[in-house]
Amino acid sequence: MVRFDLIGVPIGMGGGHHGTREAPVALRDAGLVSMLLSDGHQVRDLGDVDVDHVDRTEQAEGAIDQGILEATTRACHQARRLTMDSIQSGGFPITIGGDHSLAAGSLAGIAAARRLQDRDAPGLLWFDAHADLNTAETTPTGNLHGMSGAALLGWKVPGLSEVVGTDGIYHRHQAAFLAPRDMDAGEQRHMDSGQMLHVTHDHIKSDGVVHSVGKATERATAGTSSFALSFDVDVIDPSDAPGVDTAVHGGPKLDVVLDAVRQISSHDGLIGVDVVEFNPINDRDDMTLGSTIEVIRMIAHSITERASGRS
Ligand SMILES: [Mn+2]
Repeated sequence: MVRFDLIGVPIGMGGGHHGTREAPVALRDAGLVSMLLSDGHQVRDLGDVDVDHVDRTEQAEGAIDQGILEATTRACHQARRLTMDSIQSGGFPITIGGDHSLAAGSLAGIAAARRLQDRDAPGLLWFDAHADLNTAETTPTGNLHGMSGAALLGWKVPGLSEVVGTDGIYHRHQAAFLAPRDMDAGEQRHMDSGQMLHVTHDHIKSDGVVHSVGKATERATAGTSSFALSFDVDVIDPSDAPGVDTAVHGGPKLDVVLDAVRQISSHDGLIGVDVVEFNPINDRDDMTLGSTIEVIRMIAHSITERASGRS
């Protein structure tokens, strides 16, 4: 039976706001763990990593705040150790954000653990309204939550690249971006390098979920047996998930996202996920809380189902 290891990373500084740091406690208070247990899953709640909350100081536009960088980096290192331990002890890590900068730690830990086991490095599936491919040179905001994808794929990002290290890196030819619809110019240049697969929401609408997600998982497992999923709640259209830091209209509705998540999680190669960017303070009528819980339950359900089907 799959053992899910829940890891909370309550950081919000990387998004320029603090609301996302409230997400792990909001999800636990809503009964996430007991819901997963009553769904029949084995769950180990590892609690939250320690985070020093730092306010942004006066900065030139687009500059990275040094205090935030240091606090975020410390939280990422802890997340990295926890996902690494989870994989090494046979668990399936589900890291709950927090802002998306945490992926530099959580996903690096997954890759590092596989390399330590002498297994193939995993591929990457990034399901997000954004691509998070900025660096210090390209970012318009200085917000670290837009740089974790770049750091994981080998672009140099202050602090986050040190967290990723050489053993936590993902290969660009094994990376797929699903449904990003708001990219800055520098991110677009990185995407246009053609090294990663970019499946747009228009592709999903014209070719259907099954085909589009199939292309993404195929790329994330090109020449490797495993992959990690980074799920950003803001990929869901704001009509179903308004509680995020950076809402972008024109995304897939929750039912489409759940279909995609089911297909991704039913893939044998998936070994770890993070679910990030839920901001309870911006939520309306607990819509995003409910959507986030549905996504996590769908992930757990599909993984458990595929694992029991195989044994
Ligand atoms: Mn993101």
